[in-house]
Amino acid sequence: MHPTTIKTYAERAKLHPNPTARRLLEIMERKKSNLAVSVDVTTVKEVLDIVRSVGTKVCCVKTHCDIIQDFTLDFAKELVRLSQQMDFIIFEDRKFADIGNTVTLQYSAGLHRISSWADLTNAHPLPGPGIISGLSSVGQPLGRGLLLLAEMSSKDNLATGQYTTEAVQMARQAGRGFVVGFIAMNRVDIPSPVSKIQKVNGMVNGHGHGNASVNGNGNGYGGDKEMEDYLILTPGVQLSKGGDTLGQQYRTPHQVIFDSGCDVIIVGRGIYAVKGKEAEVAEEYRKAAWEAYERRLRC
Ligand code: 5FU
Repeated sequence: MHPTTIKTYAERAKLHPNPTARRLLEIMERKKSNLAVSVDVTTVKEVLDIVRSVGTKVCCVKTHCDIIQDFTLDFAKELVRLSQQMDFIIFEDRKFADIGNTVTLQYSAGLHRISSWADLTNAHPLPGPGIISGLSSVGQPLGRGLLLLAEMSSKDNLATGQYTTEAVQMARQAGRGFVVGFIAMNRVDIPSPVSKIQKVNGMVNGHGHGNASVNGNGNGYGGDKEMEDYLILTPGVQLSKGGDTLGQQYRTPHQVIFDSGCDVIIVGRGIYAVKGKEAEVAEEYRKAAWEAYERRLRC
């Protein structure tokens, strides 16, 4: 059992150093929802209609702002207003993937000014740690959070094995202030053997050699207060297993939350494509994912 999966979301919220992660965990507990809706539609009206109908069921609304043809900052303002009224966080699934200087500009400027309205965003670790430094220079002073893409849900993707391991290492080296978790299909943040040994020997917080998780960033398993806590948000979820014609692969809420120990399911077409019944279906996903979480806690 992973150390994080035996704690409640409320317990984790109390200890988390990042304001966005803390707020997300508090909302999850308050609303009994570990469901994020992915609103992949192309007009402001459609996005807002879906958010208004499912906003009370979810802990997080995920956007792709570059597919919204009539995007404006007024729309973003309205989304922020709804996020406060309906109690969810906003996650812009931007998947930054460039050098630090460029992502700094992509995050803060342009038409979308993502950092001004999105609580959470994400990045590929592919370019190296400069991508985190660039994004954190903008986002951390605002209390935002970042997820690294450690794994993907699509068939035959390349984010596996050593790449995934190094994504987790990169997060640990960045410290706890800004990188709050991963897009992943599994609990990728398993404690490394070295940090376990060091915990047994009482060697934590800067006394280790060559292990990024105990490098003095407060990321080692050196007691409850210091324990690292990454959020795992997982796309590729529908009520039954399957896929689409373009390589997407679906697992069920139970598989993702109970079997794999992830924290939040991300559901797009499973909710917004069921026209007129979005709220009803969102409630089914919320219940399924929450029951899987409660069962996991009882194990
Ligand atoms: F990083 C990822 C990933 O590995 N798989 C994904 O599906 C992100 N996604 C996003 O989740 C994708 O861009 C969609 O916005 C959403 C899944 O939508 P679906 O309609 O539930 O398949």
